[in-house]
Amino acid sequence: MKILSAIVIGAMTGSVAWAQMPTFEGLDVDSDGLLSTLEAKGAPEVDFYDADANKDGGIDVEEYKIATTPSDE
Ligand SMILES: [Ca+2]
Ligand SMILES: [Ca+2]
Repeated sequence: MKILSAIVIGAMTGSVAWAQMPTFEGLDVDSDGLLSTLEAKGAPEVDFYDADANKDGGIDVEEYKIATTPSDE
């Protein structure tokens, strides 16, 4: 239980630093594993149509990861 509390406390204190980049889980309000256009509005930096690589109308966790990983170009 000690480890779990540490994770919870870490997540809570870390949420301030993460305020600019919400987690996928935090954005996926209905927990269906996809971000809808509405849910993706919670991450203004993410361009929905750009992030939805397979054009299925939702951003899955992999697509979100790619969209939120800065490219070194
Ligand atoms: Ca969703
Ligand atoms: Ca998709």
